[in-house]
Amino acid sequence: MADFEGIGKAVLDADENKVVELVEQALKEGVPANQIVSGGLVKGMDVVGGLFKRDELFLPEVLISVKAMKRGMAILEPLLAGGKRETLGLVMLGTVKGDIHDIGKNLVKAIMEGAGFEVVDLGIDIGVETFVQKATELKPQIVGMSALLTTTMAYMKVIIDALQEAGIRDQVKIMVGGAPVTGAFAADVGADGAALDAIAAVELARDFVGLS
Ligand code: B1M
Repeated sequence: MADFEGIGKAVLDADENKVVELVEQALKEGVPANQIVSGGLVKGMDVVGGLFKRDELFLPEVLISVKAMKRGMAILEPLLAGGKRETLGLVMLGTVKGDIHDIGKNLVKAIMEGAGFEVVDLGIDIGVETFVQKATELKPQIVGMSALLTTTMAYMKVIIDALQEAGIRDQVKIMVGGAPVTGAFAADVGADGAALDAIAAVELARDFVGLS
C-alpha cells in the first residue's frame, strides 16, 4: 500500500531523500505515477500552501518544500510522459513587454506546478504577438501575466485587448499579478482576477478551473 501520507509529509518536511525513497517504493509496488503525484506530492504541497497562507510557514520554507516535491517529480515525470498526465489545467505565464522582473513569476510557476497545474513559462519581456500566438497554439485554460513596474503594467490591457481581437479572450481565464497590481486594476484592464502572491495565484487558478 503506497504511503501517500508519508510522501505528503516528506514534502512538508522538505525531506528530499524521504520523498525519493517513498516515491520509488510506491513505484515498486506498482502504483501509477499519476496517482503518486496527485495522492502524495500535490497533497503535500496543498498543506504547505495552507500553512503559508496562515503565516505558519515562510517563503524560504515553501521553496525548499517545492524543491523536495520537484525531486519526486523528476522521478515520475518520465513515466508520466508516456501516459496521460493528470493536471488541474494548463497555465501560460509571462512577464510583459518592457519588464524583466521574474523572481515572483518563477515562484508562481513553481507553486502552481506543485499544486498540480501544468505551466508553460513564456519568460520575460513578452510582447503581445507572442502572448496571442502561444495562447492560440497551446489553448491554455489560464493566461497569467506578471509586471513589477508601474510603467509596464498598462501593457496587460494591450494583451487582453489583442486576445479579444483574436477571438480567444472568452476561451481563457486571465490572471494578472506583480507588486503594483491590484484587484481594481485587474477589473479595469478586463482581467478575470489578480493575485497578490503565489499562494493566492494557486487559489485563483483553482477557482478559475472550478475547483474551489
Ligand atoms: Co526592479 N524595481 N527594476 N529589479 N526590483 C522594483 C520592482 C521597484 C519597486 C524597486 C524600487 O524602486 N523600490 C522599482 C519599480 C518602481 C515602479 O515601477 N513603481 C524597480 C525598478 C525601477 C527597476 C528598474 C527600472 C531599475 C533601473 O534600471 N533603473 C529596472 C527595470 C528593468 C526592467 O524590467 N526593464 C529594474 C531591474 C531590476 C533587477 C534586474 C535588478 C532585479 C530583477 C531580477 C529578476 O527579477 N530576475 C530587480 C529587483 C529584484 C527588484 C525588487 C528589489 C524585488 C522584486 C522581487 O523579485 N520581489 C523590487 C522592489 C521590491 O519589490 N521590493 C524592484 C520578490 C518577489 C517574490 O515578489 O515580484 O512581487 P514579486 O512577486 C510576488 C507577487 O507580486 C506575486 O506573486 C509573487 C510571489 O509571491 N506575483 C504574481 C508576481 N507575478 C505574479 C503573476 C501572477 C500572480 C501573482 O499571475 C500571473
